[in-house]
Amino acid sequence: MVLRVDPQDTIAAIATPYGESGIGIVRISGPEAAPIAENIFRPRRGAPQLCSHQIRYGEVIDPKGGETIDEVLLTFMAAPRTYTRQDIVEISCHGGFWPLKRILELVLRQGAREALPGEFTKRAFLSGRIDLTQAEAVLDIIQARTDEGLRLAEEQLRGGLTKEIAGLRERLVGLLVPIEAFIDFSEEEEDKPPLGAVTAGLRGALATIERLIAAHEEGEPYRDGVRAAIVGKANAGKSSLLNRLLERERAIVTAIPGTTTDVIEEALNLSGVLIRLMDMAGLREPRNEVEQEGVRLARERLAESHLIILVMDRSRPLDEEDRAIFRAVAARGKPVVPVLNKVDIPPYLAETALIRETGWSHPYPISALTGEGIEEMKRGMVQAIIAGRLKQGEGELIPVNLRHKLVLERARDVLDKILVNRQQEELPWDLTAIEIRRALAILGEIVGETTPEEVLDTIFSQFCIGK
Ligand SMILES: Nc1nc2c(ncn2[C@@H]2O[C@H](COP(=O)(O)OP(=O)(O)OP(=O)(O)O)[C@@H](O)[C@H]2O)c(=O)[nH]1
Ligand SMILES: [Mg+2]
Repeated sequence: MVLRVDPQDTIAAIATPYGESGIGIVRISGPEAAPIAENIFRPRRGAPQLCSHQIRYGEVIDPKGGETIDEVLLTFMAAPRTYTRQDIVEISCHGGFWPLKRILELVLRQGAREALPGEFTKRAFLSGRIDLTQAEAVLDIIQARTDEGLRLAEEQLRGGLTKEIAGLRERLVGLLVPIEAFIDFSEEEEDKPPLGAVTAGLRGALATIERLIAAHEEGEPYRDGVRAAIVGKANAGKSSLLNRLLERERAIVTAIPGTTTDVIEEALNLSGVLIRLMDMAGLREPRNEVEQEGVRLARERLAESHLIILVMDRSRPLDEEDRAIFRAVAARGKPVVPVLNKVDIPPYLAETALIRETGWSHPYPISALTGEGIEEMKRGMVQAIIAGRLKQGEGELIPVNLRHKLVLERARDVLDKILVNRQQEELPWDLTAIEIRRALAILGEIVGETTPEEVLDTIFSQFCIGK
């Protein structure tokens, strides 16, 4: 989607979702917004002129013929105190497809152009009202699926990452000052920039960049959901547990070990945290080619997961297969929720023996069959997620999305190279300055100062029309 269009056009779109609803909104932005609105709006009382930041009650009429289209509330907001920093008109009419479509048609016939996806937000960005990370946050808020994801997006809208990047760039500019003064005004040996301070400054900047890159990984579960792998021996009751957690029969359950071969992924919302549950093949020596693929996939998912739900069958003794799984799980170093399944039938596996072997102090006794113990186990999952987060880092999460991370990695590589070259041989000061400037320009892409047009197009084209 190419958005290289005149930002002075007056644009209009339906800003509410299609389908039946109580109200719907047609939004207009641009220099012609007010004249267009005045042409098609007849207030119930008072003068026809619109006053900024006031809501008027009246009707939308077709100026050709005078037909009344709908009863509406009309809001006019004069530039620059608006989302796009242009004049904006919002017409709230009855929801549903027809009133919205007819009002939009009228507005377009008066000379407005239909807005492209994200064009209102792009105007907010182009006018300098928000930076690119904030535009992306608007998109994230629209698409947020969990409370935590929404919180992260709101943090980004407040400019959390922008502040970090501004600090980083200030630091690099601070390093540039003595270097450029030396290049421009002096060739004297004693005026040389302090090498030690420059190196230390570069290291400091690199440490910040590494911290921001790590923040991307940390925020991932909150943006895209916590990947929880249900792991255990064949026949332990993994699929039964998946079904129990989802409260529906999603996966096939049979008494035959090796029933599940594919990975089954389903979303579950636990206390506002989106969990992506993955049921998979039991980890054991595969008996055939299908199972072999299943076990390979299961190991892959285990490696990618944020949380491991380890299902053990309490009605059977521990064996070598269990121990191999314990080792595989422990090797991952991820939060584990151990569960002892099948508590509705006589036990064989003693909890104390299990704790002795694994060190996992509180296995949750459950029955996937009857539902016993499931609520406690769910609370345990949320706790494990929160505890896992607290272990990773103190303080607030900084919202760093994939695009930001890739830009940060490029800036890191440039700074890394400067450090390496300075250590190996004398990197001339003028080249050092050029490279630091390059890193600064790369970092500018995050907030949108130096972002290539195609990247902007990709970002804004992900929006819905009317946003
Ligand atoms: N009594 C009892 N039986 C259970 C419980 N959970 C599962 N089962 C039984 O154990 C057998 C295996 O259950 P599944 O859920 O298919 O086990 P799985 O771990 O997914 O097995 P694979 O897909 O073969 O690896 C079935 O016969 C289930 O009915 C439970 O809590 N109590
Ligand atoms: Mg199964």
